[in-house]
Formats: sequence, structure tokens, C-alpha cells
Amino acid sequence: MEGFDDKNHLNHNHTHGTGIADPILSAANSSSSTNTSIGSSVQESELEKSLNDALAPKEQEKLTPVSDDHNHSPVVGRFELHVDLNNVDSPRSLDPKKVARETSFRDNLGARGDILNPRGGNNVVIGSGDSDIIRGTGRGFNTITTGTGRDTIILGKETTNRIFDFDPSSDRFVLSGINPKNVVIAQGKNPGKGGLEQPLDSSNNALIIDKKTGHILAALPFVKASDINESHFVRNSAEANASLRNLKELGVKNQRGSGTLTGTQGRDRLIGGDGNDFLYVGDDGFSFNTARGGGGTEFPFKTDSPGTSELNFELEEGVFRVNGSYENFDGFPLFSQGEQEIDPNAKILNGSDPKALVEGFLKVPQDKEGNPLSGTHLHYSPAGDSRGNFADATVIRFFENNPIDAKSGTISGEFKLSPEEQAALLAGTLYVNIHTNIDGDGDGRAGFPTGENRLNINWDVVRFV
Ligand SMILES: [Ca+2]
Ligand SMILES: [Ca+2]
Ligand SMILES: [Ca+2]
Repeated sequence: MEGFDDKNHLNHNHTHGTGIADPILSAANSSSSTNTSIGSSVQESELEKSLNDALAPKEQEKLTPVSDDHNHSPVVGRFELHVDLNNVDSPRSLDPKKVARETSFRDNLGARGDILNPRGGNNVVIGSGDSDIIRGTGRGFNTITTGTGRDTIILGKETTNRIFDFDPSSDRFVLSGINPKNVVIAQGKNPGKGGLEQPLDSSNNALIIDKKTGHILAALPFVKASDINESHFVRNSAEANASLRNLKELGVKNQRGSGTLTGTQGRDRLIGGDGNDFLYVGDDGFSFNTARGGGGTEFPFKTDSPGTSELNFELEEGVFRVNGSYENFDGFPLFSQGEQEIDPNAKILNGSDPKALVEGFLKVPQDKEGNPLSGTHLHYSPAGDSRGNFADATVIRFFENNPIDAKSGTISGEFKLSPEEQAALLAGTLYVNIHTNIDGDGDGRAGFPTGENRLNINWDVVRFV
């Protein structure tokens, strides 16, 4: 954690807390089960089985029945996969009559799109720049970056899909073995932060919930629930599943295995195993534009600094390399002068006490890879693109600063990213904050300990091929 708290993180404009759940939701919260609901459960199980049978044998799941008095609280790492409908904002049920039936996944596969099925376990999936079909039905926890294109994510029972870059203007869900009448869309309301460990029910996230079990089927960071409706859902069918059999004539390259499976620039079908897998588009599936900082674009603490900065990025075999420079800055990069306190002329824009601020920073002498404390940080949350602006002070990595003079210098970093971190990067949800301090040229301006420049590695910077 960093030495300040983003108390001014107020940029959301979703509607808060009408607190009115529709009557269907209240009924679902009661524990009594009627014969009708048992009947519909049997039908659902049969539907799920017939959908599974329609898949190619290598993609089929071992289906275990979900009992009606389902009340366990599965937890994966720090993630709670269930949520109580009383603890979310503005929950609303899907109108089943408005949910169409899918007949062919094949028709939705892009000319260079991939079919990605991580199956069971806790997996990471990074899709391509074209329209992909991502099957999130393996009863585990999947972290997904869809890439660009019109992507389809298949949601299944007891499976949580955290989709880092769901775009309501192009992406959609297919409900597989889940009755649309049991699906609730809501906004999270948990104020907790934590970088990539932001809670699934964060107030930043839209949620798709199976109200029969309280299971979170999808968590959509930085999406507004009000932007999701029936048009984003279709129902799966055996016909649709069967449309993905025998794809040789489409030029699909099949790979099946455990661990990391890497695709090509063409159509791939990657099928994971029962364990934790990483299905990856490949290093040639994307590139990065230069990110630029300055010009009063910092969020959440806008500065009046004349400073500008730029960074270039590379991700190869999971290693993230960053190189760039800054100029015309008011202060040196924080801690680059070996200082232990804040210059009285530095501007602390969140109102923190300078001593507490420095102490907060010094509490974390190195990042998780052992890179030593510096004043330039990698953080999680997007800004400057169509998703709106978000901030989270949790430090993911420390960069290296090398001042050239009192106003300029270089910034670099080389980090081994976990599959989840790679997914966050390629989802355009990381940013760099250059914190500054110390008036090097004596002009009375000593920088911004809360950040002089913010550089967003957002949807304008990450370019899928
Ligand atoms: Ca797996
Ligand atoms: Ca895609
Ligand atoms: Ca591919």
C-alpha cells in the first residue's frame, strides 16, 4: 500500500442505493423451496447435461450436481465468489422473454478469433484482437482479458469469470445451463481497494449473479451495471455447442494441455486441463503505443505542473519492460535524492499530513519482486478512455528513476508479470504515477508527492493486432 488514500475517488456516476430489490429477488432470498423450483432444477440439470453432451468430447466437463440448499461460501485466494443480493446496489433480474437463443458460435468467431476453454481450475485467459469465444463454465475462477473484437463469454453454473476488459458496446454473454430468470445484474458496493485483488463486489464492478445460489457468474471491473441489459445475453443451445465441432475447415489450430497454451495470429482452439491454466494470445498478438503524461490529466489529483513524460512498453514471455523520460518537472522523483521528508513547498493534493505520507511510503521498502522503493509506481485502474477515471493507490511495482537534472530524467523498469498481471496490463487497466518532491532549481515549486504525472496504459495505448 502506498502512503495515501484516494479519498477523492468520486468519479463514478452510477446510481447509488435505491435499495429496492424487485419482488422476484425477495422470493429467491427465502430458503423455502417449492416443488416448482425442484422441478425447474431438474430441468436445468438436464439442460446442462444435454449442452455438455453436444460438445466435442475433449471439451466436456465432469458435471457435479448443485444442491438446492447451496449455502457454502467458496473463496479463491482473497476472492469471495458469492455475494448476498442485499449487499449490492440496484439489483435487477433479466427478463427471460428478452433473452434470445444462440444457434451458432461458429458465426460469431472472427476470421482470426480464438476458441478458448480453460476448463476447471483457476485460470487466466487472454483473447485476441478479433472476436473470440471464451468458455467460462469449468466451475472454477477465471481471470479473462478478451482483447478487442466482439467477444462472447459463455457463463456456466458455479463458475466465476472476472473479465478485466468487458466492453458493453461490443462484448456479450451466453448463459449455459443457467435459466435467464435466475440472472441478476447489479453494481457492487464494496469500497475496498487492493490493486488486482480489488474485491469482486467492488463498487467499481458490475456483477452478473446467479440468484439461486448467490454465485458471482461474472465480475466486470470498471463497468457500470446500468450499461448491461438483456441485449448482452443469449441462451446456449446444444445446436450452438455442436457448431464448434469439426472446425478443421475453418483453419482452427487445436492445442490441448495443461499450464501455458500460447496461440498464433490465426484461429486457435486452446483447451486447458482440470488444473490452473494460462491461455495466452501470444506475444505477437498486441503492441503498445507510447503513453504520455502531463497537461493536467492526472487523476484523482490534477496538478498545475508544466511537466510531461512518456513511456514505451514491451511484453515478451511475461517480462514487462518499460523505458521513458520526463521533463519540465517541478520536483525530483520522490526519494531520488535520498530524502526522508517532504519539501515544505511540495503540494500534497489529498490533504495528507507530510510526515504520515512519507512514513506510509517508507513502510514498503520494496515491491513483490524485490525492486527497491522509488517514487514512480505501477498501479491498477484505468483512466482517460471510455470507461471513465478510477484510481487505486496500491503499488504493483516500483520503477527506477534516473534524474538528469533538476527537471528531467529517465524512468525504467523490468518486471516479471504473473498471468493475472499480464491480463490486467493487456486489459488497459494499469497506470504509472510519478510522485515528486524537492525543489531542485530553487524556483519555489517542489513537485507533487501525490503524483506529478500519471501515464495510463489504457485502451488507447494497448493495441491488439
Ligand atoms: Ca484449467
Ligand atoms: Ca477478442
Ligand atoms: Ca489466435
